[in-house]
Amino acid sequence: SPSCPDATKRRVCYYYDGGIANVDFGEDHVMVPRRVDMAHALVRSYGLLDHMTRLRTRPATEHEIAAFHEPGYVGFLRDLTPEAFNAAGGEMTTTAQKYKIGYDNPAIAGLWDYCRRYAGGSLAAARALASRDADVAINWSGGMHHARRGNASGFCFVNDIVLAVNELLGHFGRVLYVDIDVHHGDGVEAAFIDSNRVMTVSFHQRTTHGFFPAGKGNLRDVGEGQGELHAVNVPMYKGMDDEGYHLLFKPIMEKAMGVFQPEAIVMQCGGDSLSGDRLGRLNLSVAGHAQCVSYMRSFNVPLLLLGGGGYTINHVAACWCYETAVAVGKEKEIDDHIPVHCYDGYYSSQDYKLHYPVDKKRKNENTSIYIRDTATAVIRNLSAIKG
Ligand code: V1S
Ligand code: CA
Ligand code: ZN
Repeated sequence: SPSCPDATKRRVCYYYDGGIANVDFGEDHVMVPRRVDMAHALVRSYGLLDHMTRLRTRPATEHEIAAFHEPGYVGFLRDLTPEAFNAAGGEMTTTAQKYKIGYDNPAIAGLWDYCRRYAGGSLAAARALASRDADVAINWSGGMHHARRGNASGFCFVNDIVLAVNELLGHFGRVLYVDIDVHHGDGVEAAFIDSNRVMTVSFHQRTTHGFFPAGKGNLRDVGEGQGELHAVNVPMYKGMDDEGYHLLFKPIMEKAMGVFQPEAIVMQCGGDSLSGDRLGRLNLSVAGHAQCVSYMRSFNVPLLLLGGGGYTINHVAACWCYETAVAVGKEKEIDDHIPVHCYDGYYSSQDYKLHYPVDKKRKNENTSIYIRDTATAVIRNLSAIKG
């Protein structure tokens, strides 16, 4: 009904840069930047561009990137080419090891330009929220949550999330970061570990048996110093389904919103928590993943939506297109049948449906006791913030 607060129309701005789609991590690599072009092609085919402002911007400058990253690392990234890297001795050199350039984070052609573009998108999106030109801002090519101040990690070179959060902190008192990528958001957590102006919340697959990033994001990791209780970690066993996920997500985020009262929200929407991902072993449906977006949107706080992981590219593109529809409030209107467009052949394995079925045979290794105890423990910690 019009009296319901969620009926408010949101002004949405959307960043897409075709220069990102052609970046190639290499034949064997799992990261495929073209998935963002696939999502964009779907967004356009469904007519969603008519409901958003297209955010066009320049790539981030070296100076903007150096506001978070170490100057030596920034200079190295700027000058890095596959030829120079190989001529210097490749992965084995001390510099490559220091900056973690190699197998996971390859020295690919156009790397610096790629970083500047996805970071520029997240910065422009943050500025659109800060200036109140938009209520929701989207950059599916961002969300590179593992990058550290002085090194690459987990396919992430420049941490656009940290840059965007810092931009928001120039205008808003408190920023909430929510990370639904299947991996722990370690780079963002580390950057704000001792801050009480940023609360970081990551939902992820447990890292205790070597799942990347190994050993990070335990339930007991709650932040340090002034930031104590402002880092929130929700580890999950394999096979988590929509129902179990939301028994954690909704009460935890409701409590976080209540105690922290953020003035802006940044959400990393990694699509590797979806069922059937090449790396992740959770079992969320597109609707279950998008419900997280719709829940955070319902609070009517400036919202920055970013991409992240996602390695079964047809699933990821379908999900980010549907989440774009959620952002503009058109999710009930878009047809489940994928329209004829340049990438439609990629969706044959999901019967050309946006909402492909989850894996019904996969066991949910999260017991109801585990879910209940985890929710209770996290909410107890959050309650202690305003005790
Ligand atoms: N899991 C996993 C995985 N797979 C790969 C990979 C596969 C093919 C390649 F050609 C190159 C790399 N790397 C990893 C993980 C990193 C996962 C990063 C997730 C990123 C994100 O979704 O959260 C955000 C975009 N890397 C590792 O597990 C590291 C190693 C520990 C294992 C492999 N050895 C060779 C290097 C170190
Ligand atoms: Ca996560
Ligand atoms: Zn991930």
